[in-house]
Order: sequence, then C-alpha cells, then structure tokens
Amino acid sequence: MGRNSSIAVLWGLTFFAGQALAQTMEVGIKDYKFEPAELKIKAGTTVKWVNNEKRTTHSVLFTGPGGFESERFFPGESWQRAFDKPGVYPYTCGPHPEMKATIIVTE
Ligand SMILES: [Cu+2]
Repeated sequence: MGRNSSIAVLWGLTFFAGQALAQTMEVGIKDYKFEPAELKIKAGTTVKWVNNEKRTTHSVLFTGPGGFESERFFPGESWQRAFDKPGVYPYTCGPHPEMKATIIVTE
C-alpha cells in the first residue's frame, strides 16, 4: 500500500512537470500567409501549424540545412513539431514558395 502510493505520487509529479515545461505555440495559415510570420520561442517548445483556409492545402518546408517538408495538410487540419535546439529556422510552404516565415528558437 505504502509503496503503491509513492509510485502514484511520483507519477503525478512527473506528469505535472511535463505539463509545465511543454508549451505549444500556434501559427495560423490563412490567405496564403503564415501568421505570425516570425515567431520567437524557447527551446523545448512545440509549434502547431493550423490550416485556416477554406479549400487550400499547405505544408511546412524548412529551407535551412537538413531541410524537411511536412505532409500537406487540409483546412481544419494541423501539423506540429517540437524545437529542441536554439537557432533560426526559415521555412516556406512546399506548393507555395512565396509564403515565407521564420521560427526563432532561443535558449
Ligand atoms: Cu501553401
């Protein structure tokens, strides 16, 4: 009984710490624009891109070293990624290269 409740308390604390540290910021996509176009976050933050268009699909395509493109996501859908390393992450949209934006990750 005593051992079980210690484990329960430990699990609860771990869960709480994880909730407090993990933060998610949202970038909306509407009218072929990322909003905000420049977002500053702390390392460890997750960014969630939400497609708010009526009918257009978009992707998130990182143009820096080790460039990476997300899947295309439809209106009402989202895609997310965590940023663990400080740096500047420019990105665009695969099908719409005129859409330009940046994520800046600080310590
Ligand atoms: Cu697009």
